[in-house]
Amino acid sequence: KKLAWALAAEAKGKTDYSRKHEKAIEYGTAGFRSKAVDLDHVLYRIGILAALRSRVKGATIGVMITASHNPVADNGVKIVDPSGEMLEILWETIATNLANVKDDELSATIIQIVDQEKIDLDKPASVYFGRDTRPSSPHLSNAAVEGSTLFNASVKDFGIVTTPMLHYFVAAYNSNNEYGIPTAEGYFSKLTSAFRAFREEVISERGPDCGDYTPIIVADMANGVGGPAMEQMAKHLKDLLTFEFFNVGEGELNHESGADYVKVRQTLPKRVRIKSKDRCVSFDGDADRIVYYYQDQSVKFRLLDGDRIASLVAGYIKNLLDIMGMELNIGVVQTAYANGASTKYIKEVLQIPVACVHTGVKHLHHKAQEFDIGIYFEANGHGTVLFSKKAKVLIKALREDKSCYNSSVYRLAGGKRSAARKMLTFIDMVNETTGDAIADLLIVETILHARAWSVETWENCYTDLPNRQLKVTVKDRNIIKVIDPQCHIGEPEGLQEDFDRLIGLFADGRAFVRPSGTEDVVRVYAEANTQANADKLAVHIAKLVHQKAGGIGDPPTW
Ligand code: G16
Repeated sequence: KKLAWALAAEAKGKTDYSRKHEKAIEYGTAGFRSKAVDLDHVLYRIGILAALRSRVKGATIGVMITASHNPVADNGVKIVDPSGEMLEILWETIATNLANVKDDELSATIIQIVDQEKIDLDKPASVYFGRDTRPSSPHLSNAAVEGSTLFNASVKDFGIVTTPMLHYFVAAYNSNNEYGIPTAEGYFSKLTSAFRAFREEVISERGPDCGDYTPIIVADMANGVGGPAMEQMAKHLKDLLTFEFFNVGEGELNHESGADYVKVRQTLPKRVRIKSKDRCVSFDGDADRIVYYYQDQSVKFRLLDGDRIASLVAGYIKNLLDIMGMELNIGVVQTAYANGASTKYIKEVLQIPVACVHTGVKHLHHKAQEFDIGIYFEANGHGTVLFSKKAKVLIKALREDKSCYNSSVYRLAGGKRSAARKMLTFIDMVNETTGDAIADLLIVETILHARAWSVETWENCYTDLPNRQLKVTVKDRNIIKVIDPQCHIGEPEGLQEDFDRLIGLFADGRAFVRPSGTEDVVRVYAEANTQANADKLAVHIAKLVHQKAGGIGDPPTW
């Protein structure tokens, strides 16, 4: 069977999905990503890999065809492991190797994987597929489906869905529906029922007055999968939330819109009409990131990014834990992109420990699992909250604790149980498998409503250090090697020292660069005491990268 399938895969690969270029492609920050025209053979092979991985894990594996925030001409694929998390890092190497071998090495490579991983091809295999709205996605999805089918996997294609929905479907199915029902309706109903229950709990305690909170949200969907998904979600909550949607498919994906555009440029998306103080959100192309923003009275753009969401969520959860009198190990995970002011606020004001890891949700997710309650958000708006089994068991026990019904501390105990009920409802609202723009929106709205806060009150928690992000195009971005999560440079030699000298010239200066794992660029981040200084520092750092790492075209300016 092994030889027959491998040879059939190679033959089909040569005729229908041949490798048409010599460019190496790597499983990067979030899967494979490249120009869509270069990906036929990669998707076909990943379909095969998913069928193999499914047998190794004895569970359903997910394959999401998307290039998320990238321009519409790009595409890519993210592989989802059984509990809905990103593909195990060891298998990234296997995937990279399989994606890059020559056409006539395909059968030998497949046989090698089967032998090395001791895969029993007689076992059943099952793969779930989803795709984003790119024109290239149906074709690439078919290629992957063909690969899986050739390896005798049962295949379920969910069509156009958000990336986090596919993660949820995989986790739900593999949990025998304990995590949820693995359908779109199951997903919307789980999240929105929790949202409704939480709100009812708050209203029953406090009454309907919600202070400065207003239920109106202006939503930019980046012309991606978020549009149709949010329209469905909004129907479930039309009595509680009012949405005004923009960029829901009438324009080009991610073009001058979406979470990445808004965060990096620190500006409003195009084609969105807002009034001063409207609470606005932008999703990215596959709806796994969200950022909030508004325009203040002087028409100044104000951003509330992933760092703000992390601090809002961490503060609220800590507050509930305090009410419950429960000592759980809670932590926040960030990356080097986190604004220094957010880290300081979380550590010093909220008194919650903060860990810093390499960019990429997979790194944050793993670190967050070390806490009883791990809150992770990248500054770009990608994140979620993880609750350990221990935390869930303890909170459930408190909710069901009847021992205090007759006690004199009934009121206090009632408060504790209500906080426990809220926490459990909150857990149902979170997509614990990965960052999820829809779930994160519901969480933020829940907390703002519970706190009776406007977006300005939320923003007033701390003041961001001015910052700037730039991109430098170089011949080979991998010339830049970072050696730690803070992105100190190991290579090219001497570059870090040059950076340090420059950074030292700016008050509150901090800056770093790293090769992107999703775009063919080196990313530059700079922070300083004023916006003008942050811009200047970023431009200087970008110039140095351009000089020392083989820049193409002109260095970026701001
Ligand atoms: C992906 C990852 C994120 C990462 C982002 C940018 O997001 O899931 O963790 O922050 O890429 O990565 P890089 O700086 O390496 O290009 P998405 O939304 O594009 O899938």
